[in-house]
Amino acid sequence: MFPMIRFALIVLLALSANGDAIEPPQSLPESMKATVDEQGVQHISIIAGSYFFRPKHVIVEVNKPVKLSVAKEPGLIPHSFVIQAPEAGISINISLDTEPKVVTFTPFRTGRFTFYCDNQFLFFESHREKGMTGVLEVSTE
Ligand SMILES: [Cu+2]
Repeated sequence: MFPMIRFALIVLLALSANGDAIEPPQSLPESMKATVDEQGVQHISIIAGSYFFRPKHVIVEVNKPVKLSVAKEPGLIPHSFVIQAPEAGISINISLDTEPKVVTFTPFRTGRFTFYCDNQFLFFESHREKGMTGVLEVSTE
């Protein structure tokens, strides 16, 4: 086999299968409620990895500002964080880096809103299908 083709195949396999798939860190809980600072701002941090979010269930209170920090674990595979719930005042679509990205919003409607990674490598399963999805729960005060 030509070296270039062999190289391409190895890269393809590494990226498509579970090349840098990592177990979700056990130290991070599956579910977490936002912490509130003196100013009344709710803080939540989420870590993205291949192929998970931790926590994957975050709970915030309605009508209070939220500062959401999302970072990805080191690795070749790019990840994003998407949540589209304009009916609740939440609309986020960012590509992730190992440096945390911070978004601020104030949810004005209660409910359970799905977030996910919208990346997909070629014709393989999307990251969302591989498990990169979670729920932002907006609860009453
Ligand atoms: Cu992803």
